[in-house]
Amino acid sequence: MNLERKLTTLTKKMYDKTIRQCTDAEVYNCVLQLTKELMADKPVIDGDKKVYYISMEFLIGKLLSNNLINLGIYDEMSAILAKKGKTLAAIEEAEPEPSLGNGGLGRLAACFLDSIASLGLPGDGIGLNYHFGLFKQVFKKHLQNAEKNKWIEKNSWLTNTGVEFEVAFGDKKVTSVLYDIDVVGYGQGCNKLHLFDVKGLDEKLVKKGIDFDKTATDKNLTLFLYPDDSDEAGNLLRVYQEYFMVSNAAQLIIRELKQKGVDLYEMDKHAVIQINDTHPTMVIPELIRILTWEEDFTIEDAIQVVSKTCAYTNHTILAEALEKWPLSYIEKVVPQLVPIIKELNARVKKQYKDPKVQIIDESKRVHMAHIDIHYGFSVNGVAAIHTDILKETELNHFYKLYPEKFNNKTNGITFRRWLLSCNRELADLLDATIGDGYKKDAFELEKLLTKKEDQKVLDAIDDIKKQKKATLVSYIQEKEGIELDPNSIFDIQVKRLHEYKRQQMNALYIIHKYLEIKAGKKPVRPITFIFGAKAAPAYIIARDIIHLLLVMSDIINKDPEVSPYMKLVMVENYNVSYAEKLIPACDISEQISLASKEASGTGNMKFMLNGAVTLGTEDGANVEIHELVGDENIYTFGKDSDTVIAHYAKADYVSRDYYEQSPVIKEAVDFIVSKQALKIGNKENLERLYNELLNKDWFMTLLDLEEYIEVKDKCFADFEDREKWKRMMLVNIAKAGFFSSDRTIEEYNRDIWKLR
Ligand code: 26Q
Repeated sequence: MNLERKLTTLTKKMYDKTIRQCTDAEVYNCVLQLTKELMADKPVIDGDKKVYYISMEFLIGKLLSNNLINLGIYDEMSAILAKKGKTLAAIEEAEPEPSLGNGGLGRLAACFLDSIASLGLPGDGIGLNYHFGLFKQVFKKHLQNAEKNKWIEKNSWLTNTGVEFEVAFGDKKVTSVLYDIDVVGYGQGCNKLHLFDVKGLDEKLVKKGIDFDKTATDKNLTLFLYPDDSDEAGNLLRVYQEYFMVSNAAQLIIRELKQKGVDLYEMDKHAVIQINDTHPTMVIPELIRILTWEEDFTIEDAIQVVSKTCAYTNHTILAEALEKWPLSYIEKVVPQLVPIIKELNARVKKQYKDPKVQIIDESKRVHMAHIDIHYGFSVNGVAAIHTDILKETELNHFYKLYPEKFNNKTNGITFRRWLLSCNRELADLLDATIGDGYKKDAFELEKLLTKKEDQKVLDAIDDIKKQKKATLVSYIQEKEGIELDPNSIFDIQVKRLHEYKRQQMNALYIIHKYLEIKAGKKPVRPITFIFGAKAAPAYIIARDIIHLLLVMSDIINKDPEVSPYMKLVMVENYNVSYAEKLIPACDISEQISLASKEASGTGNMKFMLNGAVTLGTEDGANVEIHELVGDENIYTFGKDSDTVIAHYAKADYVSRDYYEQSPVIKEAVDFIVSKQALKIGNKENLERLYNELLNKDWFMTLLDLEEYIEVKDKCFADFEDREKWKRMMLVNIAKAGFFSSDRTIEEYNRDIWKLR
């Protein structure tokens, strides 16, 4: 049966209507059902060895377009719907967005699943089925409020497998239920994303906003994703969640190995477990526990085989984000792991005297990363500079013990979602200009370099940017009620709100620009500053920064003297779907973290691929972008990571000195607590932020501010050399091939997984 008849049959069966008679939501449900059936017909990607990617987060975003693309039926489906007076874009609006991740780490896991399947490699994701995911962000009175985001509907991508496991905690036993989401590769078969849920979950526990009884662990385990590492409350619950995930993962993996008839002593030849940051670390002691307690392994044999199976990826060098759980937490949540962890620690102690590499420290805290490094066979960072810093500084003690374990895997993004799906227009232009080989081999994008002097191609790239900006203008008008000028420069910073990412530095630039315009110095072309960011609800200063941005937005957009020249929008509830609309419309990509702090970044790659020019520090993958595009196609500024690390080591950064030495900095910082700002904003929030910047500024905002202003102004001025700018766009697109997650996954497979 052809696709159209299948869909017609479904709308008839499900709603007793024709496609045309159905609402968009009804059509969505039918297309969802049909797509699920088509995916179920695809072969399971098979092989002798399989990777299990365990992660607390899989920020998959909406799946419809991506699945249609990977099934190769996107155009056909679009055409069928168009014939019936529908558009795929409108149908997609009916799809709820699962928010099963915080940000970079979760989105990376989702891109990786897409690439693993698209390369035809056997590999499944294992995580949790949070019913409300990450909170939904709502702005009220210039402040962020958090609400629950219910995404699971009667019809969804989830399939209840009927598989159940028992998970024993110190104080209770729970039963898990396994839901699967099919992951179809581009022109390939399917892998799976396994999401575990707790039986007996009680959604009614959630009262106001996202508040709920944190102690009712048998009923709340999979309600929410823990909102980042800065939330102080609910740590114990986080440990419950982590053990719940890894206990299920271990049971699932062992079950699959047994079904394949694998001798568990040979586990490492048939399975490899990638531990996504330290959050799934307990899978190591858990597997050792199962092998010794239930499979009669000696502890020695169990440790040996588990260590050969597990590999660890580090995503951060922020000390506060490295998990160190009090042993008492583990005693309460999973007492059965305590003797194993103690044994692992005893072995380390026996071999190495250095207290820095012990698993349990003097304050009886368990360093999760240390378990991974001693008892895993691979440790990787996520960008070249990040891995270098791990080796030379943060994990230097371990690097000296195990140099052979350390390797770099620079992050990547899936081009199916971040080009083919979100920017069809650009993909079509590329098809026509360089052929469609880049879809299978992203490095072929470099062919575009031969068109660097081709006016037609340059103009076409620029026209697509204009078109995407116009589309975004309408969307923002509708969603945020703010009118933007499509001819202005779109300068965008979207990412989680964190001091190290320095949204506050961008805010200070904006204040500076505002004051310049007030003083009569007008930019040649209007500028639109766009932000999107969620702050962890317990991260006070992050929420204060959002407050400042919302206050500034009000001040600027309502000022008739200023608003013709600049606008500021902070979009509400920034998520994957919003990113898909913002990124193709961006001129300048803000990647301004304090050097050494952003492990990689992946938004930077998405922007580059869509023809934005980076304004950034020499941090994370920006360094590699810089190397690829060359000095003339990027704007960099700021102190380098060595300088920053030296400041921390000597503790000699004094933000107040910078404030006092520079009238420009002083003027911008003072504005935060000016009469004008306080008229609209809250004294408490603004004063706290002001004091933080002056007295602490742990992430050195003022260190780079002057140079940031200078380089940013140069960047805006260069935008007026339209021909030069078009060439910069072209070079950025052409050089983005390296950042395909297909390349990243090939490297993981070549160096770590060795699947075939
Ligand atoms: C830790 C303990 C307790 C509760 C929560 C957490 C927690 C949760 C989320 C710790 C860290 C995260 C998320 C980290 C993250 O997203 N890191 C980003 O990973 C990206 C993919 O490698 C990089 O590109 C980013 O640079 C990095 O910040």
